[in-house]
Amino acid sequence: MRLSSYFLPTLKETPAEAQIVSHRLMLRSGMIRQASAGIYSWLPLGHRVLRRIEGIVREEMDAAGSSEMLMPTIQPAELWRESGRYDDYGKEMLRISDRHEREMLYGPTNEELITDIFRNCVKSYRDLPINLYHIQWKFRDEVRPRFGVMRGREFLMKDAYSFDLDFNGARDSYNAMFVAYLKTFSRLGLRTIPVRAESGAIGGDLSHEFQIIAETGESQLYFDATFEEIAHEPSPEFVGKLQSLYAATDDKHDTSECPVPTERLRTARGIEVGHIFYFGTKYAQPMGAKVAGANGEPTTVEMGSYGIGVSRLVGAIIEASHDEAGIIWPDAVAPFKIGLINLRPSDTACAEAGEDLYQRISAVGIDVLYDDREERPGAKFATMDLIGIPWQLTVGPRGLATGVVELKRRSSGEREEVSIESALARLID
Ligand code: P5A
Repeated sequence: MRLSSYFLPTLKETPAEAQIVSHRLMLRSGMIRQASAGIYSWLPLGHRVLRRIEGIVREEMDAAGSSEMLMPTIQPAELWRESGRYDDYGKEMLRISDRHEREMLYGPTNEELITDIFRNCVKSYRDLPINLYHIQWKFRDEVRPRFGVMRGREFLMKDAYSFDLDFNGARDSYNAMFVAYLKTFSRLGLRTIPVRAESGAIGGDLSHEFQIIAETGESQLYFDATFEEIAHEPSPEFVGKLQSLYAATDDKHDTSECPVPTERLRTARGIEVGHIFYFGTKYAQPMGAKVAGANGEPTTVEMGSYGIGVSRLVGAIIEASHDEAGIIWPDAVAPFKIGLINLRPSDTACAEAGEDLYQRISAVGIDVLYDDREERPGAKFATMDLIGIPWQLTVGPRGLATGVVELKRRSSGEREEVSIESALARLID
Protein backbone atom coordinates (compact mmCIF):
# COMPACT_ATOMS: atom_id res chain seq x y z
CA MET A 1 0.00 0.00 0.00
CA ARG A 2 1.30 3.43 -0.95
CA LEU A 3 0.71 6.08 1.66
CA SER A 4 0.20 8.67 -1.11
CA SER A 5 -3.00 6.87 -2.10
CA TYR A 6 -4.01 5.44 1.30
CA PHE A 7 -6.70 6.92 3.52
CA LEU A 8 -4.93 7.72 6.79
CA PRO A 9 -6.50 10.84 8.33
CA THR A 10 -4.10 11.25 11.28
CA LEU A 11 -4.67 14.04 13.81
CA LYS A 12 -1.93 16.29 15.16
CA GLU A 13 -3.94 17.47 18.14
CA THR A 14 -4.92 15.22 20.98
CA PRO A 15 -8.70 14.86 20.81
CA ALA A 16 -10.19 16.41 23.93
CA GLU A 17 -13.05 13.92 24.26
CA ALA A 18 -10.76 10.89 24.63
CA GLN A 19 -9.99 10.04 28.26
CA ILE A 20 -7.74 7.03 27.85
CA VAL A 21 -4.61 6.48 25.81
CA SER A 22 -5.98 3.80 23.47
CA HIS A 23 -8.92 5.99 22.50
CA ARG A 24 -6.62 8.97 21.89
CA LEU A 25 -4.22 6.91 19.81
CA MET A 26 -6.97 5.26 17.76
CA LEU A 27 -8.36 8.69 16.85
CA ARG A 28 -4.93 10.26 16.27
CA SER A 29 -3.73 7.43 14.06
CA GLY A 30 -6.86 7.56 11.90
CA MET A 31 -8.13 4.10 12.86
CA ILE A 32 -11.68 5.06 13.79
CA ARG A 33 -14.17 7.93 13.61
CA GLN A 34 -17.14 8.31 15.88
CA ALA A 35 -20.51 8.15 14.11
CA SER A 36 -22.55 8.66 17.28
CA ALA A 37 -21.99 7.96 20.99
CA GLY A 38 -20.41 4.48 21.27
CA ILE A 39 -20.75 3.83 17.52
CA TYR A 40 -17.68 3.98 15.27
CA SER A 41 -16.63 3.69 11.67
CA TRP A 42 -13.50 1.62 11.18
CA LEU A 43 -11.20 3.41 8.76
CA PRO A 44 -8.71 1.40 6.66
CA LEU A 45 -5.93 1.18 9.29
CA GLY A 46 -8.29 0.26 12.14
CA HIS A 47 -10.16 -2.15 9.93
CA ARG A 48 -6.95 -4.03 9.14
CA VAL A 49 -6.20 -4.54 12.84
CA LEU A 50 -9.78 -5.60 13.55
CA ARG A 51 -9.55 -8.20 10.76
CA ARG A 52 -6.17 -9.45 12.05
CA ILE A 53 -7.57 -10.03 15.53
CA GLU A 54 -10.66 -11.64 14.07
CA GLY A 55 -8.41 -13.97 12.04
CA ILE A 56 -6.53 -15.20 15.11
CA VAL A 57 -9.75 -15.70 17.06
CA ARG A 58 -11.18 -17.64 14.10
CA GLU A 59 -8.11 -19.91 13.77
CA GLU A 60 -8.20 -20.83 17.44
CA MET A 61 -11.95 -21.47 17.45
CA ASP A 62 -11.61 -23.68 14.37
CA ALA A 63 -8.67 -25.51 15.98
CA ALA A 64 -10.82 -26.13 19.08
CA GLY A 65 -13.44 -27.84 16.90
CA SER A 66 -16.05 -25.07 16.81
CA SER A 67 -17.81 -24.49 13.47
CA GLU A 68 -18.20 -20.99 12.11
CA MET A 69 -21.59 -19.72 10.97
CA LEU A 70 -23.27 -16.32 10.74
CA MET A 71 -26.47 -15.26 12.44
CA PRO A 72 -28.22 -11.97 11.67
CA THR A 73 -27.92 -8.82 13.76
CA ILE A 74 -31.72 -8.34 13.82
CA GLN A 75 -33.77 -10.88 15.77
CA PRO A 76 -37.48 -11.41 16.44
CA ALA A 77 -38.74 -10.45 19.91
CA GLU A 78 -40.78 -13.64 20.23
CA LEU A 79 -37.70 -15.83 20.80
CA TRP A 80 -36.68 -13.60 23.69
CA ARG A 81 -40.17 -13.85 25.14
CA GLU A 82 -39.76 -17.64 25.16
CA SER A 83 -36.62 -17.44 27.28
CA GLY A 84 -38.08 -14.70 29.47
CA ARG A 85 -35.26 -12.28 28.66
CA TYR A 86 -37.28 -9.81 26.56
CA ASP A 87 -38.39 -7.95 29.65
CA ASP A 88 -35.31 -8.73 31.77
CA TYR A 89 -32.90 -7.05 29.34
CA GLY A 90 -34.45 -3.64 29.91
CA LYS A 91 -33.17 -0.47 28.27
CA GLU A 92 -29.89 -2.00 27.11
CA MET A 93 -31.77 -3.72 24.31
CA LEU A 94 -32.41 -1.72 21.16
CA ARG A 95 -36.01 -2.49 20.22
CA ILE A 96 -37.25 -1.91 16.70
CA SER A 97 -40.55 -2.53 14.94
CA ASP A 98 -40.81 -3.39 11.26
CA ARG A 99 -43.41 -2.08 8.76
CA HIS A 100 -45.89 -4.73 9.91
CA GLU A 101 -45.46 -3.56 13.51
CA ARG A 102 -43.67 -6.78 14.36
CA GLU A 103 -41.35 -6.41 17.32
CA MET A 104 -37.71 -6.92 16.47
CA LEU A 105 -34.44 -6.14 18.22
CA TYR A 106 -30.78 -5.59 17.40
CA GLY A 107 -29.13 -8.59 19.05
CA PRO A 108 -27.06 -7.91 22.19
CA THR A 109 -26.12 -11.64 22.20
CA ASN A 110 -27.43 -14.84 20.55
CA GLU A 111 -28.36 -17.55 23.07
CA GLU A 112 -32.03 -17.55 22.00
CA LEU A 113 -31.41 -17.58 18.26
CA ILE A 114 -28.87 -20.42 18.41
CA THR A 115 -31.13 -22.46 20.72
CA ASP A 116 -33.94 -22.03 18.18
CA ILE A 117 -31.68 -23.30 15.39
CA PHE A 118 -30.55 -26.21 17.53
CA ARG A 119 -34.06 -27.34 18.53
CA ASN A 120 -35.17 -27.34 14.90
CA CYS A 121 -32.15 -29.19 13.51
CA VAL A 122 -30.78 -31.61 16.11
CA LYS A 123 -32.79 -34.60 17.25
CA SER A 124 -30.42 -37.23 18.61
CA TYR A 125 -27.76 -37.48 21.30
CA ARG A 126 -25.54 -39.01 18.60
CA ASP A 127 -25.16 -35.56 17.06
CA LEU A 128 -23.64 -34.16 20.26
CA PRO A 129 -21.45 -32.45 21.28
CA ILE A 130 -21.97 -29.43 19.02
CA ASN A 131 -20.08 -26.15 19.20
CA LEU A 132 -20.97 -23.24 16.88
CA TYR A 133 -19.66 -19.70 16.67
CA HIS A 134 -19.96 -16.51 14.71
CA ILE A 135 -18.25 -13.14 14.64
CA GLN A 136 -20.96 -10.53 14.39
CA TRP A 137 -21.82 -6.99 15.47
CA LYS A 138 -23.85 -6.60 18.63
CA PHE A 139 -25.73 -3.65 20.03
CA ARG A 140 -26.13 -2.79 23.71
CA ASP A 141 -27.53 0.58 24.59
CA GLU A 142 -24.99 1.09 27.39
CA VAL A 143 -25.85 3.86 29.87
CA ARG A 144 -22.30 5.17 29.69
CA PRO A 145 -20.59 4.30 26.43
CA ARG A 146 -16.98 5.44 26.93
CA PHE A 147 -13.31 4.88 26.25
CA GLY A 148 -13.90 4.55 22.50
CA VAL A 149 -14.25 0.96 21.29
CA MET A 150 -13.64 -0.32 24.81
CA ARG A 151 -17.23 0.21 25.92
CA GLY A 152 -19.15 0.83 22.75
CA ARG A 153 -22.83 0.53 21.99
CA GLU A 154 -22.18 -1.25 18.70
CA PHE A 155 -19.28 -3.68 19.01
CA LEU A 156 -17.86 -6.80 17.35
CA MET A 157 -18.06 -10.00 19.36
CA LYS A 158 -17.05 -13.58 18.72
CA ASP A 159 -19.70 -15.67 20.40
CA ALA A 160 -19.68 -19.46 20.59
CA TYR A 161 -22.33 -21.82 21.94
CA SER A 162 -21.93 -25.43 23.09
CA PHE A 163 -24.55 -28.16 23.35
CA ASP A 164 -23.99 -31.36 25.34
CA LEU A 165 -26.04 -34.25 26.64
CA ASP A 166 -25.03 -33.97 30.28
CA PHE A 167 -23.04 -31.95 32.80
CA ASN A 168 -19.78 -33.84 32.27
CA GLY A 169 -19.94 -33.18 28.55
CA ALA A 170 -20.77 -29.52 29.15
CA ARG A 171 -17.83 -29.16 31.54
CA ASP A 172 -15.47 -30.66 28.95
CA SER A 173 -16.80 -28.20 26.37
CA TYR A 174 -16.31 -25.34 28.84
CA ASN A 175 -12.75 -26.37 29.58
CA ALA A 176 -11.93 -26.77 25.88
CA MET A 177 -13.05 -23.16 25.35
CA PHE A 178 -11.03 -22.12 28.42
CA VAL A 179 -7.87 -23.53 26.80
CA ALA A 180 -8.75 -22.02 23.40
CA TYR A 181 -9.06 -18.61 25.10
CA LEU A 182 -5.64 -18.89 26.75
CA LYS A 183 -4.15 -19.75 23.34
CA THR A 184 -5.97 -16.94 21.57
CA PHE A 185 -4.96 -14.25 24.03
CA SER A 186 -1.37 -15.43 24.18
CA ARG A 187 -1.15 -15.27 20.36
CA LEU A 188 -2.45 -11.69 20.60
CA GLY A 189 0.51 -10.89 22.85
CA LEU A 190 -1.69 -10.60 25.96
CA ARG A 191 -1.37 -12.24 29.35
CA THR A 192 -4.82 -12.83 30.81
CA ILE A 193 -6.02 -13.70 34.27
CA PRO A 194 -9.11 -15.94 34.31
CA VAL A 195 -11.33 -14.59 37.05
CA ARG A 196 -14.34 -16.39 38.54
CA ALA A 197 -17.24 -14.14 37.66
CA GLU A 198 -20.86 -13.30 38.19
CA SER A 199 -22.81 -14.48 35.18
CA GLY A 200 -25.17 -11.46 35.11
CA ALA A 201 -27.69 -11.23 32.28
CA ILE A 202 -26.40 -14.39 30.56
CA GLY A 203 -27.07 -16.56 33.65
CA GLY A 204 -25.67 -19.83 34.94
CA ASP A 205 -23.46 -20.92 37.79
CA LEU A 206 -19.98 -21.34 36.30
CA SER A 207 -18.32 -18.43 34.60
CA HIS A 208 -14.86 -16.93 34.04
CA GLU A 209 -13.87 -13.51 32.82
CA PHE A 210 -10.53 -13.20 31.02
CA GLN A 211 -8.94 -9.99 32.24
CA ILE A 212 -5.80 -8.21 31.16
CA ILE A 213 -4.04 -5.95 33.62
CA ALA A 214 -4.23 -2.27 32.62
CA GLU A 215 -4.43 0.89 34.71
CA THR A 216 -7.42 2.12 32.72
CA GLY A 217 -9.40 -1.11 33.18
CA GLU A 218 -12.98 -0.87 34.39
CA SER A 219 -12.73 -3.81 36.82
CA GLN A 220 -10.92 -3.91 40.14
CA LEU A 221 -9.18 -7.29 40.50
CA TYR A 222 -7.85 -9.22 43.48
CA PHE A 223 -5.69 -12.22 42.68
CA ASP A 224 -3.14 -14.69 43.98
CA ALA A 225 0.48 -13.66 43.31
CA THR A 226 1.02 -17.13 41.82
CA PHE A 227 -0.62 -15.80 38.63
CA GLU A 228 2.42 -13.57 38.16
CA GLU A 229 4.90 -16.36 38.80
CA ILE A 230 3.64 -19.26 36.73
CA ALA A 231 3.74 -19.67 32.99
CA HIS A 232 0.24 -19.48 31.52
CA GLU A 233 0.62 -22.65 29.48
CA PRO A 234 -2.45 -22.93 27.30
CA SER A 235 -2.83 -26.70 27.80
CA PRO A 236 -5.63 -28.93 29.10
CA GLU A 237 -3.45 -29.98 32.09
CA PHE A 238 -3.19 -26.37 33.10
CA VAL A 239 -6.91 -25.62 33.27
CA GLY A 240 -7.34 -27.18 36.72
CA LYS A 241 -4.36 -25.28 38.12
CA LEU A 242 -5.55 -21.92 36.78
CA GLN A 243 -9.14 -22.49 37.86
CA SER A 244 -8.01 -23.41 41.38
CA LEU A 245 -6.15 -20.12 41.93
CA TYR A 246 -7.98 -17.27 43.61
CA ALA A 247 -8.96 -14.29 41.45
CA ALA A 248 -12.03 -12.11 41.90
CA THR A 249 -13.50 -8.80 40.85
CA ASP A 250 -14.43 -6.31 43.59
CA ASP A 251 -18.14 -7.21 43.51
CA LYS A 252 -17.24 -10.79 44.51
CA HIS A 253 -14.13 -10.19 46.60
CA ASP A 254 -14.68 -10.32 50.35
CA THR A 255 -11.61 -9.49 52.46
CA SER A 256 -12.82 -11.52 55.43
CA GLU A 257 -13.35 -14.65 53.32
CA CYS A 258 -10.38 -14.35 50.97
CA PRO A 259 -8.29 -17.56 51.04
CA VAL A 260 -5.08 -15.77 49.98
CA PRO A 261 -2.85 -14.35 52.75
CA THR A 262 -2.47 -10.55 52.52
CA GLU A 263 1.17 -10.68 51.44
CA ARG A 264 0.25 -12.97 48.52
CA LEU A 265 -2.79 -10.96 47.41
CA ARG A 266 -2.33 -8.66 44.44
CA THR A 267 -4.69 -5.95 43.32
CA ALA A 268 -4.87 -4.26 39.93
CA ARG A 269 -7.26 -2.81 37.38
CA GLY A 270 -8.35 -5.11 34.55
CA ILE A 271 -9.97 -5.03 31.12
CA GLU A 272 -12.38 -7.89 30.42
CA VAL A 273 -11.54 -9.20 26.95
CA GLY A 274 -13.48 -12.45 27.15
CA HIS A 275 -16.18 -14.10 29.20
CA ILE A 276 -17.30 -17.72 29.26
CA PHE A 277 -20.42 -19.22 30.81
CA TYR A 278 -21.86 -22.62 31.65
CA PHE A 279 -25.60 -22.20 32.22
CA GLY A 280 -26.97 -25.76 31.88
CA THR A 281 -30.60 -25.74 30.75
CA LYS A 282 -31.41 -22.06 31.36
CA TYR A 283 -32.42 -21.55 27.70
CA ALA A 284 -32.87 -25.17 26.57
CA GLN A 285 -35.56 -25.81 29.20
CA PRO A 286 -37.99 -22.94 28.45
CA MET A 287 -37.33 -23.18 24.70
CA GLY A 288 -37.71 -26.98 24.57
CA ALA A 289 -34.27 -27.86 23.15
CA LYS A 290 -34.25 -31.62 23.61
CA VAL A 291 -32.65 -34.63 21.94
CA ALA A 292 -33.48 -38.33 22.16
CA GLY A 293 -31.04 -39.85 24.66
CA ALA A 294 -29.42 -43.32 24.36
CA ASN A 295 -32.57 -44.97 25.73
CA GLY A 296 -34.86 -42.87 23.53
CA GLU A 297 -35.92 -40.57 26.40
CA PRO A 298 -36.20 -36.85 25.47
CA THR A 299 -33.33 -35.10 27.25
CA THR A 300 -32.93 -31.33 27.66
CA VAL A 301 -29.47 -30.29 26.47
CA GLU A 302 -26.79 -28.60 28.59
CA MET A 303 -25.38 -25.39 27.16
CA GLY A 304 -22.58 -22.86 27.54
CA SER A 305 -21.70 -19.62 25.75
CA TYR A 306 -18.31 -18.07 25.16
CA GLY A 307 -17.64 -14.46 24.20
CA ILE A 308 -14.59 -12.49 23.05
CA GLY A 309 -14.75 -8.72 22.61
CA VAL A 310 -13.05 -8.49 19.20
CA SER A 311 -13.40 -4.71 18.80
CA ARG A 312 -12.61 -4.10 22.50
CA LEU A 313 -9.37 -6.07 21.99
CA VAL A 314 -8.09 -3.42 19.57
CA GLY A 315 -8.21 -0.85 22.38
CA ALA A 316 -7.02 -3.33 25.01
CA ILE A 317 -3.91 -4.25 23.00
CA ILE A 318 -3.04 -0.56 22.62
CA GLU A 319 -3.49 -0.02 26.38
CA ALA A 320 -0.98 -2.84 26.91
CA SER A 321 1.45 -1.80 24.17
CA HIS A 322 2.28 1.85 23.46
CA ASP A 323 4.79 4.57 24.35
CA GLU A 324 4.98 8.39 24.17
CA ALA A 325 5.28 8.33 20.40
CA GLY A 326 2.31 6.08 19.69
CA ILE A 327 1.13 2.51 19.26
CA ILE A 328 3.47 -0.50 19.30
CA TRP A 329 1.61 -3.31 17.53
CA PRO A 330 2.52 -6.87 18.45
CA ASP A 331 3.62 -8.54 15.17
CA ALA A 332 0.59 -10.84 15.12
CA VAL A 333 -1.98 -8.04 14.81
CA ALA A 334 0.00 -5.26 13.11
CA PRO A 335 -1.87 -3.65 10.20
CA PHE A 336 1.36 -3.76 8.16
CA LYS A 337 4.56 -5.61 9.02
CA ILE A 338 6.86 -3.04 7.42
CA GLY A 339 6.72 0.73 7.08
CA LEU A 340 8.97 1.66 4.17
CA ILE A 341 10.04 5.28 4.39
CA ASN A 342 11.41 7.12 1.41
CA LEU A 343 13.14 10.25 2.71
CA ARG A 344 13.37 11.91 -0.71
CA PRO A 345 10.96 10.54 -3.33
CA SER A 346 11.95 13.32 -5.74
CA ASP A 347 15.52 11.97 -5.89
CA THR A 348 15.90 9.45 -8.73
CA ALA A 349 18.11 6.99 -6.83
CA CYS A 350 15.78 7.08 -3.80
CA ALA A 351 12.70 6.66 -5.97
CA GLU A 352 14.21 3.65 -7.75
CA ALA A 353 15.48 1.98 -4.58
CA GLY A 354 12.20 2.64 -2.75
CA GLU A 355 10.12 1.28 -5.60
CA ASP A 356 12.34 -1.80 -5.93
CA LEU A 357 12.06 -2.58 -2.20
CA TYR A 358 8.31 -1.99 -2.25
CA GLN A 359 7.87 -4.37 -5.19
CA ARG A 360 10.11 -7.09 -3.79
CA ILE A 361 8.49 -7.04 -0.35
CA SER A 362 4.96 -6.98 -1.78
CA ALA A 363 5.82 -9.83 -4.17
CA VAL A 364 6.35 -12.25 -1.27
CA GLY A 365 3.00 -11.33 0.25
CA ILE A 366 4.26 -9.20 3.14
CA ASP A 367 2.10 -6.21 4.06
CA VAL A 368 4.13 -3.06 3.56
CA LEU A 369 3.06 0.57 3.84
CA TYR A 370 5.25 2.66 1.56
CA ASP A 371 5.60 6.32 2.54
CA ASP A 372 6.24 7.77 -0.92
CA ARG A 373 4.88 11.23 -0.04
CA GLU A 374 6.77 14.50 -0.34
CA GLU A 375 6.93 15.31 3.38
CA ARG A 376 9.51 16.29 5.97
CA PRO A 377 11.50 13.28 7.26
CA GLY A 378 10.50 14.17 10.85
CA ALA A 379 6.82 13.99 9.95
CA LYS A 380 7.34 10.64 8.22
CA PHE A 381 9.09 9.08 11.22
CA ALA A 382 6.45 10.48 13.56
CA THR A 383 3.63 8.98 11.49
CA MET A 384 5.25 5.52 11.42
CA ASP A 385 5.87 5.68 15.18
CA LEU A 386 2.30 6.83 15.82
CA ILE A 387 0.68 4.05 13.79
CA GLY A 388 2.97 1.48 15.37
CA ILE A 389 4.27 -0.55 12.40
CA PRO A 390 6.72 -3.16 13.85
CA TRP A 391 9.57 -2.58 11.36
CA GLN A 392 10.62 0.71 9.77
CA LEU A 393 12.84 0.51 6.71
CA THR A 394 14.23 3.87 5.65
CA VAL A 395 15.75 4.74 2.30
CA GLY A 396 17.59 8.06 1.98
CA PRO A 397 20.15 9.71 -0.33
CA ARG A 398 23.01 9.57 2.17
CA GLY A 399 22.66 5.86 2.92
CA LEU A 400 22.12 4.90 -0.69
CA ALA A 401 25.43 6.52 -1.64
CA THR A 402 27.15 3.78 0.37
CA GLY A 403 24.52 1.11 -0.38
CA VAL A 404 22.79 1.02 3.01
CA VAL A 405 19.29 1.49 4.39
CA GLU A 406 18.19 1.90 7.99
CA LEU A 407 16.19 -0.76 9.80
CA LYS A 408 14.37 0.18 13.00
CA ARG A 409 12.44 -2.06 15.37
CA ARG A 410 9.49 -0.06 16.72
CA SER A 411 9.23 -1.97 20.02
CA SER A 412 12.85 -1.50 21.16
CA GLY A 413 13.74 1.58 19.15
CA GLU A 414 16.93 -0.18 17.96
CA ARG A 415 18.28 1.10 14.64
CA GLU A 416 20.82 -0.49 12.35
CA GLU A 417 22.36 0.45 9.03
CA VAL A 418 22.40 -2.59 6.77
CA SER A 419 22.75 -3.36 3.11
CA ILE A 420 19.54 -3.60 1.10
CA GLU A 421 20.03 -7.33 0.63
CA SER A 422 20.55 -8.07 4.30
CA ALA A 423 17.56 -5.88 5.25
CA LEU A 424 15.43 -7.94 2.89
CA ALA A 425 16.84 -11.20 4.21
CA ARG A 426 15.97 -10.13 7.76
CA LEU A 427 12.42 -9.08 6.90
CA ILE A 428 11.50 -11.84 4.48
CA ASP A 429 11.98 -15.20 6.14
C1 P5A B 1 -20.99 -14.93 25.83
C2 P5A B 1 -21.11 -15.02 24.35
C3 P5A B 1 -21.95 -12.68 26.46
O1 P5A B 1 -22.62 -11.87 25.84
N1 P5A B 1 -23.17 -14.40 25.26
C4 P5A B 1 -22.54 -14.81 24.04
C5 P5A B 1 -22.19 -14.18 26.30
N2 P5A B 1 -20.97 -12.34 27.28
S1 P5A B 1 -20.52 -10.84 27.65
O2 P5A B 1 -19.57 -10.94 28.71
O3 P5A B 1 -21.65 -10.03 27.92
O4 P5A B 1 -19.81 -10.26 26.39
C6 P5A B 1 -18.68 -10.95 25.83
C7 P5A B 1 -17.52 -10.00 25.62
O5 P5A B 1 -17.91 -8.93 24.76
C8 P5A B 1 -17.20 -7.76 25.10
N3 P5A B 1 -18.16 -6.66 25.36
C9 P5A B 1 -18.03 -5.41 24.85
N4 P5A B 1 -17.11 -4.87 24.05
C10 P5A B 1 -17.24 -3.56 23.72
N5 P5A B 1 -18.27 -2.79 24.15
C11 P5A B 1 -19.23 -3.30 24.96
N6 P5A B 1 -20.25 -2.54 25.36
C12 P5A B 1 -19.13 -4.67 25.35
N7 P5A B 1 -19.89 -5.50 26.12
C13 P5A B 1 -19.28 -6.69 26.11
C14 P5A B 1 -16.38 -8.06 26.33
O6 P5A B 1 -15.04 -8.35 25.96
C15 P5A B 1 -17.05 -9.31 26.88
O7 P5A B 1 -16.13 -10.13 27.58
